[in-house]
Amino acid sequence: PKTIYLEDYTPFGYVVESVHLTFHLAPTATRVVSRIAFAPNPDATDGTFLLHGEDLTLIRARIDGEEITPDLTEDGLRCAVPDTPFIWEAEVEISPQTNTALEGLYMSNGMYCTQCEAEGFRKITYYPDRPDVMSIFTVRIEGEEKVKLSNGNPVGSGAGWAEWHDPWPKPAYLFALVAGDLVNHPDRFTTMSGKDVDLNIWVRPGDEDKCAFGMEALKKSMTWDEEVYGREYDLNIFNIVAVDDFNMGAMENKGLNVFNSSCVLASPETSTDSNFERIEAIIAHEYFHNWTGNRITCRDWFQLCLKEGLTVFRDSQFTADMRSEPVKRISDVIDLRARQFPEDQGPLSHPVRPESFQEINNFYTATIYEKGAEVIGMLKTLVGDDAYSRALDLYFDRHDGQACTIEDWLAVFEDATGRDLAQFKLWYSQSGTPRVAVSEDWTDGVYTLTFKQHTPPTPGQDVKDPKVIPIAVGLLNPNGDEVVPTRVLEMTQAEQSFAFDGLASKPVPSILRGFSAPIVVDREVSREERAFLLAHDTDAFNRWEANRNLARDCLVAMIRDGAGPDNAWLDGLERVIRDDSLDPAFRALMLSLPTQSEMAQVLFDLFTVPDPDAIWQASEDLRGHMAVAWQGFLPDLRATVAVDAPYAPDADQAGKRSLGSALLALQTRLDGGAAAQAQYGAADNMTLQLSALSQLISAGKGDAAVKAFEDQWHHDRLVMDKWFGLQVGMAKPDVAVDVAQRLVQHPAFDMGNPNRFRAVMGGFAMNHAGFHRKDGEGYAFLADWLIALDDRNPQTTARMCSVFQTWKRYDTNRQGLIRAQLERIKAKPKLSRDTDEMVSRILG
Ligand code: HT7
Ligand code: ZN
Repeated sequence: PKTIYLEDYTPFGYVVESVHLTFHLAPTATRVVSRIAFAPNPDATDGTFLLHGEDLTLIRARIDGEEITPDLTEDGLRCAVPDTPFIWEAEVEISPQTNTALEGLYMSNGMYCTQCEAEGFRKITYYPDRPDVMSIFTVRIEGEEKVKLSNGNPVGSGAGWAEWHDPWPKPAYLFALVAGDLVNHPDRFTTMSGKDVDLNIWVRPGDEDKCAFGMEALKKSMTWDEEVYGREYDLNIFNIVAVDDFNMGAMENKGLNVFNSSCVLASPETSTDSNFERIEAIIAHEYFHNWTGNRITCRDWFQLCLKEGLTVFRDSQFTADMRSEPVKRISDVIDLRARQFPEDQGPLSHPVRPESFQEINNFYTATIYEKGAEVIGMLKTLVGDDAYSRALDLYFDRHDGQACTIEDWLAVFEDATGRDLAQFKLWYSQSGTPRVAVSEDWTDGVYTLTFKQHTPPTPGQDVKDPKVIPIAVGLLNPNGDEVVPTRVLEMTQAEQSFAFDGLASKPVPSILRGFSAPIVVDREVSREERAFLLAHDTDAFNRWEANRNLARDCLVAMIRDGAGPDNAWLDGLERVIRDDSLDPAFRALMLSLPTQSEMAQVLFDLFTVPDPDAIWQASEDLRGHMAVAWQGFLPDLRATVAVDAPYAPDADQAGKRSLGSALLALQTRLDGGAAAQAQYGAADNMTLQLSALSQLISAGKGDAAVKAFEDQWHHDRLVMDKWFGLQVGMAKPDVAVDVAQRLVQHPAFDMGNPNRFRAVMGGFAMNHAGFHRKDGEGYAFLADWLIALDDRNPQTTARMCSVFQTWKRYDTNRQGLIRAQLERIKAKPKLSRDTDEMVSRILG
């Protein structure tokens, strides 16, 4: 496969002045007629006329009305063209019905829909399918479907046709078309300058009652972007469509966002609190792309973090404003450590702005998205809130309508603040997670913190330069009062010291408050000091962090040294979870233990080969011990967070249910499932029903409830995804493979639906000890299914391969078993480019 390099970028030889597309829809023979006005690009040096195209049957092509015969190759077509403006016309035939890869134009439940990012438009017609080619699109759709949608504003419709015009120049990856017998949930929004916008959420008949929450989230997002970023919506209409078969979460096509139905449809009976929160965040994310991604887009796919990092950062700010800021921050860090850290510390490590790729679909990663957002958070911390706002205003003013680079982005910050960001730019070019060792000194009333940074080598990057690291620090005195409030120390050298004077006694430091940089802090800290921070730190993140470290240390001692649980820590934790002045959501986070996969990494970092069975056993023992130690107050505490009011998916109620569910998990270890059974019977919402079901399964008492749940929900695909995922995720390690094997025999298992495939395979891989079964049956099971899916859906197959990325953590026997499966996948005849690249990189 061919590797593409950032340094090889050259502009396309032609500008596209306008695009007219006509679609004659038919399931296996859709005709796409294009009429495109090209003109030579004065900024280009290479005049090659290459139009991308894949899986297209060319019917005819003309230049300025003259029939031509272009050279067709695997990646598209080439032909000679005039050196003056000209009109390109082509007609191609495509087959949406048989398009199982879900890229380009495809069918889902009888409905036509598109997914063009990153390079799907080339499966629709011949076109320069690259983000720096922006144009104005007019689209005519002909077909019998009741609803026919595309980007921009509607400009006409009649029997069997509809026409749309998008006045904003856009790259082809933002093109969208949807046609089907859909129904809408309508609303309206008046923008800050008084323009009325029609809003619609389009769904399959029967799903109308699951749109109200998404619509409210959309209106809140529109208001927030006006108030916080001064960004107004720019068309007369904004459409969202729910699609069942979708490779990712959602897509920000201009004026026509397409959503995986799991990321927009919600009702209290069918969705959990976490589903509601995620839906609100994804609707916001896609909406925010209208400015950060659509109005200002990427010059090339190496710049993907320009739109994704910034938009994730913006959606996190939004969620923090809508819900709880510390809870959002802690949740984001949990997620970053679970998904991005393993990526950055393993064979798939790549810079936030990569320098090469084979298949761009493989680079929609936690590094580009979540680390990309962390980098923007650091920039904001370094320049301050006001300068951040000024820089963003300048970015929107200067680059509206352009396809930009990270250099453009950093230049607005340099111009708005006068700062030199050359060193900061290393965050974009250097991969890997920096480790910062901390030491302290207390001499003559001066307290000094010394930091040493080191980033371990990553694939293709052996040597790393020191980065700028904003380290937020506060100091507490021994009685628990804060003597130095949060101060951001700007580390720029490999080793650097910061002194604090005027202190009466040696303080206790609270380091990396709010997780001010995506790094690992290496510091020997006594249990007593951690317990002190757990009790006194005024920074909610570091209070949680102290607890997390105590939990990790406790589990390490249990696994490695056969120690018993740390009762002193549990006493401190008890005080926190019983403190009703604290937000229940925060208390629930404090109660959740490190995942087994996290513990595998912790042990690996301590030069101990992780044994998944031992980790599972220690986690079980610790939970059992907590239940017994706290049995005296568990039921009463749970009662204090019971919600009497009618269900609402807000942060307040969700926090109570989250704490209630964590407490139910402990109670179930004592009562054998009685409380869970009662909760299951009384539940009037999916959050309570699902948490009760999961406890019943873990107590080995789930059979009847699993059956009842299936009888109740067999008609609802999204709820059944939960049913599949829960059974395999909660299965005891020794039977997880058997459970997964049984589930794939179930008539409702459908490998063509990415949500269902991910529910079973993702749920299985998350079952750490089950997946890592000693005899390798877990690895073989997953590899069988990846091999089976690859021909149909390379994108979803390749993404799922990343569950093998941490393979070098484990013992040589397990490593051998995983290597054998990776090699088996690699040897599959006609392996897709997507999966081939992923497996090759993981093998190293
Ligand atoms: N910008 C989108 C990324 C994307 C995608 C979405 C759905 C299906 C396939 C896709 N490939 C890339 C989604 C986002 O980040 O908002
Ligand atoms: Zn995005």
